[in-house]
Amino acid sequence: MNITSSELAQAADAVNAVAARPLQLAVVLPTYNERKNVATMIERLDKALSGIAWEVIFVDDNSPDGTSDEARRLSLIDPRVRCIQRIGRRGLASAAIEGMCSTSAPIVAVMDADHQHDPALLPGMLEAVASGEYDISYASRFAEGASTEAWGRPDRVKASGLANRIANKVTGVALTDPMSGFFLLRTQTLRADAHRLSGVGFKILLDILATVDAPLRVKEFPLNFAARAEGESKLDRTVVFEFLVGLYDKWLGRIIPTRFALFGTVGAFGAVLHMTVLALVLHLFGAQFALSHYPKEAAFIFGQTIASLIAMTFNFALNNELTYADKRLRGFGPVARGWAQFALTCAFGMLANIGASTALVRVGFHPYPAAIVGIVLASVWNFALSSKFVWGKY
Ligand SMILES: Nc1nc2c(ncn2[C@@H]2O[C@H](COP(=O)(O)OP(=O)(O)O)[C@@H](O)[C@H]2O)c(=O)[nH]1
Ligand SMILES: [Mg+2]
Repeated sequence: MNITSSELAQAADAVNAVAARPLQLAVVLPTYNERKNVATMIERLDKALSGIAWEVIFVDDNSPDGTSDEARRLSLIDPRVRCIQRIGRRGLASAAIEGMCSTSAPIVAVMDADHQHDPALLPGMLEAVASGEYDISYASRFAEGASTEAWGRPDRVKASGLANRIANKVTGVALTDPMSGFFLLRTQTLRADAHRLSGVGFKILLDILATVDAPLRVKEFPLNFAARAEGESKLDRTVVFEFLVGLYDKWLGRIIPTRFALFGTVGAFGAVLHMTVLALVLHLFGAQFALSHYPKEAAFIFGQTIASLIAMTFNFALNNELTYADKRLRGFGPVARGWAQFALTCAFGMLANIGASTALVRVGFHPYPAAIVGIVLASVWNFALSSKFVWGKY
């Protein structure tokens, strides 16, 4: 950790600033692989928040690129910088909640760390809430005077328009951008309801608005939404999809957990694929097997095995994209390892599936309902284990 003399001088200024008066504002920056954005982000905050007593909290999910190390390195020379390094955890919403709960500042803001959100808006947002006039300020990509041109993602802009209209109905607050990830509120407001927030996905502002009972007075700030500075987006699940997941989570998530519902839906598609492949194999090779010296259910076992392998790979891919988008495995190594772990998990499920369904066929069941019984058995097992073993911490 090399600290230059100009950095030391900066540190002295920072220490003086911290000592001068009580903390006014905490800025929470959830990070995953944002190492190159950390230093520049602190610089921009320092510029934007001159005259305000602030701290910044990086909530990093143990990024492989060393984001936490970078934050701690800068924290040594600037006590306003803090870092929470979460091990074995992933997720923007839960990171934001933990960051917000970790500060003593009376007011807390959440922003992206990739420079898409302009910190220059913070003083105005702070003033709106600190004055007591509003409960939440947030930066909208779609308010009058805002722009999203620099974003370069017209697909995501469009999707947001549709999601917003539904969101406004749900929360009863007319916001132009309820999916915004840049907002500021009194820490107490957050803390009072933190235990009721879902912490799933990344629509945390929407979650807060839908959860807090008292109607919140919301002040909108037009945001010039920039392109990401360094690194790549982690959250490219579509906004509409994310939004539907959020709605489900709020309404039914307590009855059937959101992840299980997603896993089950993906599984249902997998089952359709499974049955199609099975039918295809029986159709193509059934006659050949019947003529061979193999036992009469050999074609069925062969079909079930092929169908299970294909459906398993399909389910792994879709669960990685959608169900576990917030913990998505990326890059050849992690994906291959994840696939192998998923395969291992499913192998036991598959044994139960093939065993049970074959037994049913033996006692005279029709092959298709027998296969469905096998699939249901396997999917409960697969969810229970893969949520821990593949996408979680075992
Ligand atoms: N702690 C944490 N931060 C995350 C996670 N996923 C995304 N982020 C951060 O959330 C912010 C927004 O993510 P980004 O990938 O830019 O999403 P996009 O702007 O919607 O493309 C960035 O600061 C990311 O580093 C995560 O799983 N954990
Ligand atoms: Mg971003």
